[in-house]
Amino acid sequence: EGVGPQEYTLIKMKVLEFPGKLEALAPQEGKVFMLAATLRPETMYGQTNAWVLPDGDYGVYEGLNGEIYIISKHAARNLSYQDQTPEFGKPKCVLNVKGHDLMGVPLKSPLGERYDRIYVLPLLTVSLSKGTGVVTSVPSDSPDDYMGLSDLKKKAKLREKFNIKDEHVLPYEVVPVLTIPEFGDAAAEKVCAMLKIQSQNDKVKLEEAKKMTYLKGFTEGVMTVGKYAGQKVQDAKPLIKKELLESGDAIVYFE
Ligand code: A2H
Repeated sequence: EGVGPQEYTLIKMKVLEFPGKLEALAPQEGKVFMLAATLRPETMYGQTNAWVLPDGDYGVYEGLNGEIYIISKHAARNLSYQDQTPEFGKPKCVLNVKGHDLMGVPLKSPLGERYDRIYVLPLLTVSLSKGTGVVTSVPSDSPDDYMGLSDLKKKAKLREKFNIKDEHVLPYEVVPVLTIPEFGDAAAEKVCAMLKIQSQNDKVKLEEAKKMTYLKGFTEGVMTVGKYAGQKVQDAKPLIKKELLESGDAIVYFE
């Protein structure tokens, strides 16, 4: 943890259907979003799913302009102090949900060109005290995301345990978004293979994989998709972030 506040970009992922406990929200279709906290908004082109913690406590909150946000309680409190709720300092929770209630919910994310519809899936290493407790999954560039997705693809039992249908997982493939001189496209996939990482629980090796890829992706990466293809990640990131904020597809968030 550094000193001073961390700035995240919250990506607004639109909820497309309202199964189970979310049924009460169906009349607000189009205004209901899950908010994912990311430091790398320029990787959104490669999103294949979103992660939540199955046993985590989440809430459905009133946002601005009649919008509804599904986030952790901790994030709701912080957002209410950052002028992102109708009443300052008073987040209004309209429904309590567990991560389990969100499994398999279909979403539409900004910038996702390859997949029009992605799903909420379980990741056991999601922290409820960081960001929104909702994470965008980009298996090309995040070793955690790559192992989380490949665990679900490999293990039918794991999908069954969390009520995840095959079609929520099996059709989704790594989508390269940037290239790094040392690793080429899809650095996370490559490094997970090089280090022979077995699962999302392989904490020590995953730390190593993250050290190998994150900084290089940002400092040496070149975008290969989207409007800024051919430009350095460092240059494209602030431009893509600005566009997402201006189009209303993202929110700045500090903690
Ligand atoms: B990043 P920091 Cl492609 N629990 O987004 C676990 N991980 C979380 C989280 C939570 N509650 N909230 C956010 N994160 C992840 C993309 C990405 C990210 C890529 C490459 C690197 C990267 C796709 N996932 O982060 O501990 C999110 O993953 C590099 C650190 O606050 C978020 O950005 O520094 C990052 O961790 C924030 O981590």
